[in-house]
Amino acid sequence: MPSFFAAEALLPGGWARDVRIAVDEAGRIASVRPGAAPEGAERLPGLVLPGIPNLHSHAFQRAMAGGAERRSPAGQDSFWTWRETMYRFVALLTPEEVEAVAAQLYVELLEWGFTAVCEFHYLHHQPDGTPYADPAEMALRHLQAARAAGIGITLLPCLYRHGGIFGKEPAPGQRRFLNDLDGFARIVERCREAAAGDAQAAIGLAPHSLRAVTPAMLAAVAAMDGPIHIHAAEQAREVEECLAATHARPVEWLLDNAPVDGRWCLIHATHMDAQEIEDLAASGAVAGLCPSTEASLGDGVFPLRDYLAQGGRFGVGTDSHVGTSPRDELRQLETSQRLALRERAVATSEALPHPGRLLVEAALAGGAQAAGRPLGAIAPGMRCDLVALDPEHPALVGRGGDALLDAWVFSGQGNPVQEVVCGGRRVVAAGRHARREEVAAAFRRTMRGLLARAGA
Ligand code: NGQ
Ligand code: ZN
Repeated sequence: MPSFFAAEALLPGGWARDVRIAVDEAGRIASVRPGAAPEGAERLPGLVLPGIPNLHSHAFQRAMAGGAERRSPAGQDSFWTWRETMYRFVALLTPEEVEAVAAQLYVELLEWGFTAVCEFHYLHHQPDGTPYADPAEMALRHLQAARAAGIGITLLPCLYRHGGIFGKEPAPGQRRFLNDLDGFARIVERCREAAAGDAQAAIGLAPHSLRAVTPAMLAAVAAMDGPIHIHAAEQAREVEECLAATHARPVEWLLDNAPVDGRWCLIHATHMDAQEIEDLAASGAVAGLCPSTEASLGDGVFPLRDYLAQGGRFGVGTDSHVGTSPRDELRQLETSQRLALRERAVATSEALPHPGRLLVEAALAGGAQAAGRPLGAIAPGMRCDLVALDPEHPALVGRGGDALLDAWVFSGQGNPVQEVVCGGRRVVAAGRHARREEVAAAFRRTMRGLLARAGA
């Protein structure tokens, strides 16, 4: 493996100059030396950050992005009407199509600076609900797509059994998602076999939500190994239904009834009261925030200021992929706070007065924790995942360090990500993924076919 050289890099202790990063055969960082000479190393231009983990993806939804915006005949569009559209779309997808869509998504994520993805995967079965010959067929398509793109992946097979809290019968549109615990365990086992020995892949667990599993199922999943991701408290209606069924709010219920700790990632956690904010922060779990999707679906605004004041951990994901950039997720996260609170520079502290810096560091730490893989820092033992921002880009020119991060997060529409290294391999050079054209050609064919079949 090559060594890399960065004129300016964000290390765990802060900014450093002339940093030489050696990589071992497995794609891990072997050593990091500031104040070193560049000879013999591959130079990364500009300012180098650790690659950012994306902690929440439903890859197939990339094919729906922008395609579910029409007012329905009855009006009153919401998350729930979007979900009906999504269920109709889900019925169309073949394994080949899912793989082509996922590959396109993963190439895009890399080009924007995400170097790892947590794939929350529930589209398991054939359209009528029958498992494929290999019950993990669909899951393994995502692993294939990640390998083709060269992105790291935490594959999170999802347990989905019910259609509402607790134990409601599922709807026909949910057939492709459904498993009992045994079926789920078989898929997890197949995924573990397929990922064994692959330093770029890990397997975790995704009980979908309190709407999809019973407390007993949740306890069974919690007894298994790996990071645990669960959707919680995204919609106000979900909070009301949970209160009616359990006399507790979703985050409150989880904190009281499940062993929520640093292994857990609560996706969205949008609707929390003051006690839940305090308790979630104290639990050590990560809040998995997906600002562009949460805005798109009309979920609500995450209480970031209060959560940060309690020391809460978070990372970002792109979920339905209406956005595919860490920059856009972090920008939307902060600007939504500004709109709601009528303040500025919300995601800051006395120690970290630049929101760009605080947001990037939080996304690195929280994302790495949620991914359950050694990444998120330029330090020995971590995956060698690096993102170089072009210092000559008009949005960044003349700035360095924290000021450059602010400029990246809060200004411009273009993409200043110039080079991306993932697992020690350079996958994006001069802003372009090595396989961009080939992957995009398959994606275009797939989209045309899908949209024709959807009658769109
Ligand atoms: C999902 N997406 O699983 O894809 C969900 C919708 C649900 C978001 N929550 C389905 N953004 O939560 O029931
Ligand atoms: Zn989700």
